[in-house]
Amino acid sequence: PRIVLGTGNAHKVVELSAILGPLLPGVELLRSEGPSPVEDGDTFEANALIKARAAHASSGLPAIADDSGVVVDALGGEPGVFSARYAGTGSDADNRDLVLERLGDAADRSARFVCAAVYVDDEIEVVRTAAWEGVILDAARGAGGFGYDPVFAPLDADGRSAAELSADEKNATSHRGLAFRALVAALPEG
Ligand code: ITT
Repeated sequence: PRIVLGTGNAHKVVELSAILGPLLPGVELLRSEGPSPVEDGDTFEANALIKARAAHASSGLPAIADDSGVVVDALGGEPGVFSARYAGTGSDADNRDLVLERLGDAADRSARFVCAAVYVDDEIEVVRTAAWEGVILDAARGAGGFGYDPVFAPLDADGRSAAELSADEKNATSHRGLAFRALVAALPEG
């Protein structure tokens, strides 16, 4: 069996391969070759559905997609669904810097990574969402991960940033790990 991953983000492909590999033995995970759809939904779930449906439609195969981002309480939930395009430059570093700049020295630094995981085939659409609670640091730290990882310290990581965790540590507890394990658990057998 084959499943298409409806994402253009190479970091997600790496994490999803590590998370899903052991859960879906014998399943070949392919990258979608179809066009990237317009993500104009208001929610992580809506955008993940748009991506999974597009990958399913263009490939004819069962498809999986992820819409994710960081939700910062003191910024009224920003960047949220706009996380990938917050600074408007396409640069993860610019996005991180804009969060640090807008947050300034705010005392409330609580935030969470959110991931909506979606599976779509001819018969069913399954959605599972999960969050990873943490705080926004004062400055970027660490070289692992991607996106906002260097400025996000998960509550369960002993003060390290998400970019200071090993890939296995991150996947064991991250929004993406939680959401995709719940998604796979919700799929019908076979
Ligand atoms: P696709 O839509 O093609 O999957 P994308 O990067 O545009 O790729 P999203 O629209 O879901 O993906 O935006 C997610 C952004 O949120 C991503 O670019 C990161 O900046 C951030 N993000 C998501 N998960 C993250 C993680 O595990 N660690 C750090 N940042 C993350």
